[in-house]
Amino acid sequence: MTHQSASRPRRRGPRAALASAAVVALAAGTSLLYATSASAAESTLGAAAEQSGRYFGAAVAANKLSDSTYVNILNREFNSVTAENEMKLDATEPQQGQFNFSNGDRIVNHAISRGMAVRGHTLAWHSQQPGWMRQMEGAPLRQAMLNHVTQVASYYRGKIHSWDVVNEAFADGGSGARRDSNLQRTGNDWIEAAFRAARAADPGAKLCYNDYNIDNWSWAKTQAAYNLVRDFKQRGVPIDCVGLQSHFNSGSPYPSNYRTTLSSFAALGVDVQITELDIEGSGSSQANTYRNVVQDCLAVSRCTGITTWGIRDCDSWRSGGTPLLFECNGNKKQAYHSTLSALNAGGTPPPTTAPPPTTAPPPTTAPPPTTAPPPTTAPPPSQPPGDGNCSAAVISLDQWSGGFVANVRVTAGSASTSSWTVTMTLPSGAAVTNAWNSQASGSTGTVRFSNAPWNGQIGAGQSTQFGFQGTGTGSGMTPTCSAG
Ligand code: G2I
Repeated sequence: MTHQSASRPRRRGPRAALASAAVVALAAGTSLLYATSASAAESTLGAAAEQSGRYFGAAVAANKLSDSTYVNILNREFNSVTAENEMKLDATEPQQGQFNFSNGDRIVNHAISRGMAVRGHTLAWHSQQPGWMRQMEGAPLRQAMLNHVTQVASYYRGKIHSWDVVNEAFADGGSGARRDSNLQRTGNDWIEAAFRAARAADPGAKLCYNDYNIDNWSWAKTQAAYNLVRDFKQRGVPIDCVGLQSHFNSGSPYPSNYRTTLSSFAALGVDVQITELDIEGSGSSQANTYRNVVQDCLAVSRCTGITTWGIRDCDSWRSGGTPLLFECNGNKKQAYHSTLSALNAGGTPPPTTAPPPTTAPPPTTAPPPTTAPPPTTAPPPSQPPGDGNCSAAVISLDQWSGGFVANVRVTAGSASTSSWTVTMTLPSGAAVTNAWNSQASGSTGTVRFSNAPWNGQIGAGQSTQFGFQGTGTGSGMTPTCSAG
């Protein structure tokens, strides 16, 4: 595996110029209202999403990493990947107790070496179980499932941005009931048991519940998933995010209340991720629906990223429905252009949909353990360890009445970093409400932002970025950086 590139942010001229203008305007005492749109014009999906601290990802199949058209698009456009099948139970534990991570590793290594985030998919699911597990029931199955969660999450510890810990646990239709499965029959608490095992195995990964047909706020299945998350948050079961798969077609169309669904989940105190987006159709109709989905996500501050389920139409599990953003020959579709322009226009979440906490919400990721077990797959270091030298600067500050979003660039000195911490003193009355690409400790006064699990390593002279949202006024913050 090669070293982790710091190229993921891919910030370029126009946006940087806008950011400078924003800082100058603020320094001059001008009130810069929420407006990040007009001159932002990133040319790739990932860079456009990054402007508002979000990722734009794709599901990737390991056997397509030798297809140059496919890989060129992946590397150019996306800054997050999900393994389409390679981390599922049948792939990673084909015989009980014998784990195979070779195809998962191909995808993870491809992503990490290019600075992309990785979504892990999936640790516990009724489908795609290996033959040995399909035969099991009861306590032995519960034990085998928990062992699987522990082994797989431990193996990938430190490399995964978010895990789909449990996938598709609710039944379709109007019952709102759990889906019957051998896992469900081990007891209703199997989901929380899986989440607790995942948290113990990889405390730095966000832990998601992922499902389809939970997009329409009025559907019973959506309400069932909502009630699960609410219950987990109330009882302290570790959960950080909800994945809305969002496979849209005529039978399961994009709902007009989608934004309500996203914001309602987010209001429970979890991130929302659109995890498997595909929209069957073509032309302007398809392009409009993609635009709507992106706009809905950008309007919800805790909708942190979008993943399409494949890259080109011919890569899709529903290829006949041409549901993706690229043609098989690699050409961009109309839906690509509407998606890109919606990402470029979005910028910061408007204050009306941002949560208005006066005290910071509980952290969505647990702090790293004090005694970390050695990673089972540590790559050989390809760069010298950090020299304790880095710098940080606020490169954009978008202020509105009552709140702001700041983006901070962290630059390594004459040697690479393996970790970093940026310390900033917030103006009186300001408070951090959420952060991305870093972990914040504290919310008022002097706040420390530590690297996320995937961006601690910065090459010599290279940089990465993180951002945060706050209430109050964010002008005049001077970050300092220390590296390990
Ligand atoms: O069904 C669409 C997605 C729904 N949400 C969960 C996702 O994990 C799921 O992904 C699909 C993959 O896109 C397919 O590629 O999951 C399917 C299995 O449930 C995947 O299909 C499988 C085929 O069933 C296998 O026969 C095949 O060997 O793909 C395998 C690898 O190509």
